[in-house]
Amino acid sequence: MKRAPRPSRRQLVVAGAVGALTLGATAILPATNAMAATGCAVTYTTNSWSGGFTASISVKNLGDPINGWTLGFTFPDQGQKLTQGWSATYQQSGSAVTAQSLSYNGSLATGAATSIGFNGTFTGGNPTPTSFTLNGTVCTGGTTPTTSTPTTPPPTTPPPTTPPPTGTTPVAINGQLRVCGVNLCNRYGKPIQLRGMSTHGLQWFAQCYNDASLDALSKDWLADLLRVSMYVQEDGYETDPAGFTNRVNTLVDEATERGMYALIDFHTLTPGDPMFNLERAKTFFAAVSARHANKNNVIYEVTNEPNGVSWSTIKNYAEQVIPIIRANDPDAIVIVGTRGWSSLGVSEGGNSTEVINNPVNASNIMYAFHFYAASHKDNYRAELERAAARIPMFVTEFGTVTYTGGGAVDVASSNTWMDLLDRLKISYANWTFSDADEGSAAFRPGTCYGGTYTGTSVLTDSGNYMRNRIRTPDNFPTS
Ligand code: IDC
Repeated sequence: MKRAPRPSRRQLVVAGAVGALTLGATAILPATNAMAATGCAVTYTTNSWSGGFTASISVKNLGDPINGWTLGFTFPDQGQKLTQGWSATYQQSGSAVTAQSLSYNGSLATGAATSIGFNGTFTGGNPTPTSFTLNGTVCTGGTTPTTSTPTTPPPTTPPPTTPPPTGTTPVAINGQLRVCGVNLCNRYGKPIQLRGMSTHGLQWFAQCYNDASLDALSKDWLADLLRVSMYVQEDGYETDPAGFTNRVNTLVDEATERGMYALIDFHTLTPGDPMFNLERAKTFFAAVSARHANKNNVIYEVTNEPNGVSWSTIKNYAEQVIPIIRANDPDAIVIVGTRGWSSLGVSEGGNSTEVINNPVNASNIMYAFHFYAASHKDNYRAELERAAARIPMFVTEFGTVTYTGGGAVDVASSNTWMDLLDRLKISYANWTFSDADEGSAAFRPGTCYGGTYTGTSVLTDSGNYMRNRIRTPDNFPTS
């Protein structure tokens, strides 16, 4: 059997010394405007495979404390294209790249370092740049400036640290999430997995989403995530845009009050071409992203299950909707559905290569994968695992039953799926937190007309299975 080529590793440490402050320079400057000492060291490590690479960059400030920075470098060959970055805002023009700090990592004390990175494609050659600048200073630094005798003691400000959590809910612990590499990372920069439930269509099951049911989801199920599934067709959003926008907003607020993440699902399904709903999507996402811009727990899913449509069309759609969200809520994660009902193309005879080779041109995004355990088995699992090594994946919807939403729980396949998602730290939302009369629903029919949602007596087999999986401790890393 032919083995996959091993990724090659390169590491480059730019070291040396720079002194940007001379005594002569201070002599001609007004005393109130002392020139700052500058200096920096950069470590740039790549991990590459045929056609693609991941760059991990450590930026160390060797000068005076800085508040906001821009790292600049130039790719040595022309073929490199930065496709998805994290922990900074990237711009590429020709072979020149800049990475600008974000609010959380802009302050660097003397000696402090921060890590950023990106995925890129290249056509061959060496993807590694050899020279870097930080706020315009060439990073030749391995030592602090030596040319001046400081009249004040060196700064004692400790490197910026992320404060400890002030609560125990998933949002209190993890804060604003961001994509790092192929992972979903918390405010400590550590990969985490969110586990939660999806609503059913809000047009049909509004009665299932109330204080008691959402308390059960957060305190009895110990869920991290509520996916708010807003159908666009089938008596959904298109029939009452303002009304459905309000319902979504209310549910996002309810999730927020309980310290859960909220995933806003623009539930396109039929027709499968997201472009059919492009104008509606723009209107909807402009409204919800403005409303929730100041929250740190909202994730946007711009299209549920594209089908019968090419990846390039989905990508084109996403690249028109994402800027509308970013204009209001620049740091929120956006999730993009994939071809073949978010199967990475598998259900339409394709695979994830089309996405890996032609990713959405935006940072801080993830891709959706959906499965129904009784219908989708080893070949779907293999494709998800293959893709998840290259691009950030999020299972925004799955069922323990067949793809119809009905039938019995396939325990063996569900176990294999859940173990895979846990091992890869892939976040998930299960279809559905509702009492629909179908196997995928967590509650027995009629539950939502009673007042009780806790415990197991109200649950279906699927509900019982999912509650057991979701209730186990998260053990989110906090350092
Ligand atoms: C199903 C619901 C069912 C509803 C049907 C049509 O469970 O009650 O009548 O939609 O709207 C998906 C879709 C999701 C489907 C689900 C199960 O995202 O909307 O829900 N499914 O068929 N993709 C694969 C399966």
